[in-house]
Amino acid sequence: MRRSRTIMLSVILLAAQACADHPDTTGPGARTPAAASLAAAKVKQQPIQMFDRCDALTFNTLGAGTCIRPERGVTLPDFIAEIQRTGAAQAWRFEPGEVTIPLGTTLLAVNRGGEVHTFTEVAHFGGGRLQLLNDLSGNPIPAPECLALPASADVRPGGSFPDTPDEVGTELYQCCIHPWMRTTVHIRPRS
Ligand SMILES: [Cu+2]
Repeated sequence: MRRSRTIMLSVILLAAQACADHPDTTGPGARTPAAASLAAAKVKQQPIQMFDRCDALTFNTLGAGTCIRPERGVTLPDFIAEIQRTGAAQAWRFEPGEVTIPLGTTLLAVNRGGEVHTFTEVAHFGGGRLQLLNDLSGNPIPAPECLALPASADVRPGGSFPDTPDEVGTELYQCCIHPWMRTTVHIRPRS
């Protein structure tokens, strides 16, 4: 048991390292021009907060810069254990998890955590791009949208990502790294 857990952790470390090596083009303030133009156009916004509670001391053993939260948080072993036990690490979440907006509203996902997240529209919820987190969380089949996602869609801590639904109905958004981070958006006609 102890041995298999050690092996699994090593594989996760490698997977996350590969992820950390991805070049990111977003960062704190990277979306500011978009946010500014949205504000100028007085477009209605619905914020979606992306939270995590990564513990830099332990998460950065995966690669420097994996977690940039200054406070201590959920340690890597506790994070893995919670996902194994419940299918999710509950401090890693989108808020709200469900929302209704009028058509024409821009969703603005804001990364309030210390790790990279994505806010990705999918046809069906599924796994993300780290197969080990997919398997641990019970989402073994990656959502195709996550596999096709460019690194430029990564939202770094302090960054944000806008998306404006273009029709009435229901749209699903998830994180392509932590696939249990999800928001269901109901779009109603303009009032
Ligand atoms: Cu995430």
